[in-house]
Amino acid sequence: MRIRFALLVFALLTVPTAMIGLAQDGAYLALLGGRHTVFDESPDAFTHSISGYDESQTALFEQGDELFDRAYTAESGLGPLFNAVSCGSCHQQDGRGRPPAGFGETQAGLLIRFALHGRNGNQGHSHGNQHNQQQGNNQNKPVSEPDATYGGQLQDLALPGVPVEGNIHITYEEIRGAYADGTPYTLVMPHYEVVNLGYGGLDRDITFSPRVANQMTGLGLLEAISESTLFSFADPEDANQDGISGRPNMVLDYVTNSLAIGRFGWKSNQPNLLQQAAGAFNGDMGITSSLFPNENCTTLQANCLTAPDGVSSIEISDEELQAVALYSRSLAVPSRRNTDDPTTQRGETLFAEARCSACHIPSVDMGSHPTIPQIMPDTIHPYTDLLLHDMGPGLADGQVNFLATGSEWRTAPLWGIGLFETVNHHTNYLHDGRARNLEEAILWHDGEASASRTSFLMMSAADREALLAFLRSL
Ligand code: HEC
Ligand code: HEC
Ligand SMILES: [Ca+2]
Ligand SMILES: [Ca+2]
Ligand SMILES: [Ca+2]
Repeated sequence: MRIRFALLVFALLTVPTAMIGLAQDGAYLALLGGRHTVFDESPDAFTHSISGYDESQTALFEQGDELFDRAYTAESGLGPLFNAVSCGSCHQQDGRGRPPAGFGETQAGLLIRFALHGRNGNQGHSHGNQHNQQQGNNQNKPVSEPDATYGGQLQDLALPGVPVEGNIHITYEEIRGAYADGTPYTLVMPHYEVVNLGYGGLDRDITFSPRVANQMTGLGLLEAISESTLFSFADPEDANQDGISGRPNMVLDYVTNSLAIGRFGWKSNQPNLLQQAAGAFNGDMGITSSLFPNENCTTLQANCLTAPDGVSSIEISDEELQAVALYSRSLAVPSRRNTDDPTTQRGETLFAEARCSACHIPSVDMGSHPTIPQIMPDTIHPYTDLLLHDMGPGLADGQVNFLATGSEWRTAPLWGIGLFETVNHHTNYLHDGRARNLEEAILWHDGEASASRTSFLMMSAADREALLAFLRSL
C-alpha cells in the first residue's frame, strides 16, 4: 500500500512484456493473479492490495492491515490462552510460517491441533476449537472429538497467572533415498511431543496435526472460484482412471449454519475468509467475536476460565472482523519471474508431463466475488484445484476434518512459492514445514501423487533442476 505509486510505475514498465508473452501464445502464464497481479519481488511482495479500490474500501483495507499486525494485549482481549499476539507474527509479511527452529521458540507460525484418534477431529474452523460454544442442536453437524482438557489446539502462551498448555518438542528422523540416476537424497520426518503440560495428561488416543501458517496472497481470488468450477475438477471415483481422485471438502459455515465447500486451511477445512479470521482470533489469540463468543479454554481449565480476561464478552467488533476479512481478501498475487528463461520453460513442460498439473491446475476461470466487486470473472493461475487428495501415509496426520480423511490434504496453491525465501527467510514447505526445500516437498508426494513422484525420481539431474527452476519462477 505504502509504495503504491512506485509500484504503478514499475507495473507500467513491466506489464507490456508480460502481456506480450501472454498475447503471443498464452504459454507463460506470467500474470498469476490475472488483473490482480502485482510486480514486486522484494520482501514486501505479498503485502499489496489489489487495485481499483474506492476510498471506503481503501480505508477498510488499511484498518484491516493495522489489525492484522497489531500486537494484542490483555486489555484488547488477548488470551488467557494464545499462540501469538498478532496475525502477522505467524503470517509474517503476509507470508509463510515454519516449524520452531529450536525448543521453546514460540510464534514461528506452527500450530498443533488435537483430535482423538478414530473420532471425527474437526467441527469446522482451522484455528482453535469451538466445541463448547456451538450448541450442538443440529444432528447433521460433524461432531468433533477434541481433547477433554486441552480442546482442539495447543496454546503455548498464556497471560500471567495462567499456565501455558505446554511446549512443542520436535525431533527429526532421517530418511534416505536415491533418484533413478543414483543421486542420493535425505528427507527428515518430524516427530512431535508436547512437554511441560500445564493441565495434566493428554488423552491416550490423542493425535497431533501440526500445521504452518499459509501465505495470504490471492485468497480473495480463491474465494471467488465458483462451486461448480471446483466440482468440475473433482473425480471422486477416479472415473478417468489416472490414479487421481480429488474431491471437495464440505464444511460447516457458522454464519449460515449449513455445509459449504471448503477452500482454506491445509485440509480445505474453512469455507470463507470471514470465518477463518474469526476462528484465528479465537483459537490462536484468545480473542472472542460475535461468531465465536466463548474463550478457547475448556471447562477443565479453571485458571483460564477465571483469569481476568476469561469473561465471555465480544473482544473484537463485527466491524473490525469485517476489516480483517476484507484485508485477507485483498492481497494481490506477485507476477512470475524468469519466464523467458529456457530452463524455466523446460520445467513448465515437465510439470505438465509429470502430471503435477492434474492437481496443481495452472489456469482456473474465476467467477465474481460475493463482496468485492473488483474481483470479477478472469483467468487466474493459482496451481491448485482446492480439492482433497490422499497423499499417502508419510504425510498423514490421522485427523479427520469433515470429509477429509487422516491422509487427505488440499492441493497447495503454488503461486508465490518461489518468493517465500525472500519474504520469510526460510524454505520450509508442506503443511508442517518438514520439507527443507522444494525438492523435498516433491519427494514427500505419495498416494494419489505417487506417479508424479516417480516421474520426478526418473528425471535426469538437468530436468529435475528445470522443474525446480519453474517452481521458483512462480
Ligand atoms: C499462531 C499462528 C497463527 C496466527 C496467530 C494466525 N494464524 Fe492464520 N493460519 C495459521 C495456520 C497454522 C493456518 C493453517 C490452518 C489449517 O490448516 O487449518 C492458518 C491459516 C490461515 C488462513 C488460510 C490461508 C489459506 O491459504 O487457506 C487465513 C486466511 C488466516 N490464517 C488468517 C489469519 C488471520 C486473519 C489471523 C489473525 C486474526 C491469523 N490467521 C492468525 C497460523 C496462524
Ligand atoms: C494428487 C495431487 C497432486 C499431484 C499430482 C502433485 N501434487 Fe504437489 N501437492 C499436493 C498436495 C495435496 C500438497 C499439500 C501436501 C501437504 O502439505 O502435506 C502438495 C504440495 C506441493 C508443494 C508444496 C507447497 C507448499 O506450499 O508448501 C509443492 C512444491 C508441490 N506440491 C509440487 C508438486 C510437483 C512439482 C508435482 C509434480 C511432480 C506435484 N506437486 C504433484 C497435491 C499434488
Ligand atoms: Ca480473550
Ligand atoms: Ca487448547
Ligand atoms: Ca482421476
